[in-house]
Formats: sequence, C-alpha cells, structure tokens
Amino acid sequence: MKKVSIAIMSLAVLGLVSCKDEVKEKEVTEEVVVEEVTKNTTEKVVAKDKKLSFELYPKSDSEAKGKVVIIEHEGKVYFTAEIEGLSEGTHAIHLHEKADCSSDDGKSTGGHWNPTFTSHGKWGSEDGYHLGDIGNFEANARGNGVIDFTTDQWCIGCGDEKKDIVGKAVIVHQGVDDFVSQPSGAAGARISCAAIIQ
Ligand SMILES: [Cu+2]
Ligand SMILES: [Zn+2]
Repeated sequence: MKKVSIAIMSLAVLGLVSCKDEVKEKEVTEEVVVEEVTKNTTEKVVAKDKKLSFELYPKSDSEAKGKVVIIEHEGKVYFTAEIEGLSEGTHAIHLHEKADCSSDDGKSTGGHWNPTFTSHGKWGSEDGYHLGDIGNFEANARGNGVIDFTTDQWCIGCGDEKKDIVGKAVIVHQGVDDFVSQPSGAAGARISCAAIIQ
C-alpha cells in the first residue's frame, strides 16, 4: 500500500515538473514572437516591458470613470489615462501616496505622492514639484478626456521608493490644479480613483 502511494506521488511530482517546463517554454517563445512583430511596427510594447492596466472608478458621487495604461520601456514610463463622465473643461490628475480607493471621497489615498519632500507645483518647475504632479487635462463637451504623460523619473516595481509608482493611486479632480496652492494645487473634489497595484 505504501509503495503504491509513493509511486503515485512521484508521478504527480513528475507531472508538475513537466507542466512548469512547458509553461516556461511557451513564455520564451511568446517573447521572441512579440519582439519580432514590434520590429516591424511602431508599437512600443515588447514582452519584457512592464505593463499595468486598470480601471478608474467614480468617487464623490461623480460619474467619472476610465482606464489607465502604464508601460515602462527602456527606462521611461508612459502613462495614458482615458476618462469619461467628466464635466467639460479642465481637470487635475495626480498620483497620490496610497493605493487605497476605499473611501467615498477618495481621501483614503492620502496626499500627493511626494517622495522627494518638495513643494507642490507644475511638473518640471524649478521651484519644485511632487513626483505625483502630473498636471491638468481637458475634457470635451461630451465629458471625455485623455492624458498622455511620459517620464524617466518613475519606474514600475523597481523597489526604489523615490521612483516606484506601485502602491500609489491615480486621482482625477473636479477642479483645476493651480500649481501654486499648497500642498495640492486646490484642485477640488476627488472624482475618480484607481489603485496602482502590480
Ligand atoms: Cu490630486
Ligand atoms: Zn502635488
């Protein structure tokens, strides 16, 4: 009886090992294929790039929702957010310090992500800016807005706390970031929220 169960167990272990190998082989093949395809297109994504995509959910009784895609490619991070259900006009968008969208007003995400302990401001300003200070974008008459943002000052999951955006949140505001008011640009209610989780 014992012998039989040992035989079955070792079969099971063998089965596991060969499954793992198959998965690995598949991954490698896929990487090669994707890279070959990208050589012939303008597409930025190759299999070794880090990519996150997630939803923005309405907060503060708004209808603002959307999709965020973040890709790290050769040392640069490409951030794209597509948002709908906005009021027409200018809205602020930031990274806030905690990936916690649990509260109805989005305040569970804390203040702006500011790992370099500077003052709030316009991205690139000599007077300082938070690493979460993405800025403003426009929503059209139908309430749709898109923002594209690229930087080499972020990373996805690199573990450097002065660069790593994993564990932070994306917040869209009802109002405009004035780039002056401290500590957050007086951008009003937090109307949409997404947690950046790997
Ligand atoms: Cu904000
Ligand atoms: Zn800020």
